Amino acid sequence: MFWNEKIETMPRDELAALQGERLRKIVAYVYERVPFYKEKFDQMGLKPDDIRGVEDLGRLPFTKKTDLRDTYPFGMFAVPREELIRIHASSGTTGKPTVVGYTRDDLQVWAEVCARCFALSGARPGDMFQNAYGYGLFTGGLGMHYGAEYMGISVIPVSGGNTARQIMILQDFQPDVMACTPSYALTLADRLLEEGVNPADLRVRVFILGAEPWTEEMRAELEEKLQVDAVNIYGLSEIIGPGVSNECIEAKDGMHIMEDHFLPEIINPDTGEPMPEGEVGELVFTTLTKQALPLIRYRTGDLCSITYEKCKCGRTHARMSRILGRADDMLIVRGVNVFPSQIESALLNIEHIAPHYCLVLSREEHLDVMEVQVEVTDEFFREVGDEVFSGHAMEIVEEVRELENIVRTRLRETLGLNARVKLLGPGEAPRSQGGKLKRVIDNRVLK
Ligand code: DLL
Repeated sequence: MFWNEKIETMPRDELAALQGERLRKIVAYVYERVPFYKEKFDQMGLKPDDIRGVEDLGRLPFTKKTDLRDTYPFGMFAVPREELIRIHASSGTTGKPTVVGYTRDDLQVWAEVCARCFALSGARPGDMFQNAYGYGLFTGGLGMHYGAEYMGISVIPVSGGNTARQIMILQDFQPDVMACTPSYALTLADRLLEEGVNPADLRVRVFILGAEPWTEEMRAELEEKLQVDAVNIYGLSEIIGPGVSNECIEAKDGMHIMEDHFLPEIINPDTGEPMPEGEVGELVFTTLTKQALPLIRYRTGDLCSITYEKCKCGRTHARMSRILGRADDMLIVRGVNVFPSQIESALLNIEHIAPHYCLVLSREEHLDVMEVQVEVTDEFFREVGDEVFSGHAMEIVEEVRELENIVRTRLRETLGLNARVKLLGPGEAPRSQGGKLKRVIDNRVLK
């Protein structure tokens, strides 16, 4: 089923014309309203009129996540705050989040693209939807919520976590569609089977999974265990949230990009030059219709490839491959974006903590576990002595526990995630041997 057949099956030359027209408008719009872009264009000697269509896209400057950080919180917004009706946020590269805003029209576009995702996933008006993406600053919960309502699907806004309750709702309400992160879907599948629930007794027929990387093997496992279709959905807060692209259930072969709203490019992350069709590079988007936070050539940091071949589902919109990695050092832990630099800034200025740390990631029962190992200062170590670190003197151990708690709380406040904390003695965290320092040990294996 299509949601917006005319747009979704539009011949590519017509689509390019529409994109060109929208691109010209958005370029003039940002030049007039966003000082960041006016300055950039002026520095480059670029006039909005120089951009005549999509063929001129390469002349425009890139936008990076750090540009949003440098103008935190609202400096890149193109409308006065009175015109905003929603704010969301995701992790920034340091302690402060990346803030995004929406006008009423932006929320309408978001509902439209998310409704298309439901149609792509094989959902239909009249279905019931268990939404297990987090509600809150994260875009997953509310983004999918409004898309479903717009299509005429009844939403159960259960939000993330609480597996016992998710299972109760799956059994008692019998929803047709569910959405969550792929790692959580695996946890849920195992719990259902452990509890002896027969998937055939559940009505749910499709899981819409995204917000973190996953694999074909995970799809096969989930589809078998749950006897459902599992489809991939992609998005990022800066561009809109979920709804940037979604696989069609017919082919499950790449995620159709909502190209009438988000103009994609694949570039070489080192040179910024465009990559030939089908080759892997960094995904870049220009928003064509966003009002509150229009972004020109936004570098997502996500590595993938794009194909423009027509799909067997009949849609003409380009398809992007699974996300194969990151061009930067961003990690996704339990669906939350984490930059090592955030951890660094969280650890800064904690008394008795030295600026040497290491991050160890692993998986326990399909869920990510993050351990932050950080050195104490020489002084602290001298005071409490190495005895403590071998776990003797009880009174002193108390001081170590306290310090661990402080670190844990600070990490939770900065990242929105619970981390395990392990204190190390001076010199125990890895040091650079001259080359790049590897602070992250990622033992999670995506099967
Ligand atoms: O994760 C939006 C979203 C919510 C997408 C629900 C899908 C479902 P952010 O928190 O800003 O937004 O994180 C965006 O997550 O740049 C990717 O690195 C990663 N990501 C999102 N979807 C996928 C996916 C939401 N299907 C960042 N596969 C992006 C791999 C994904 N990575």
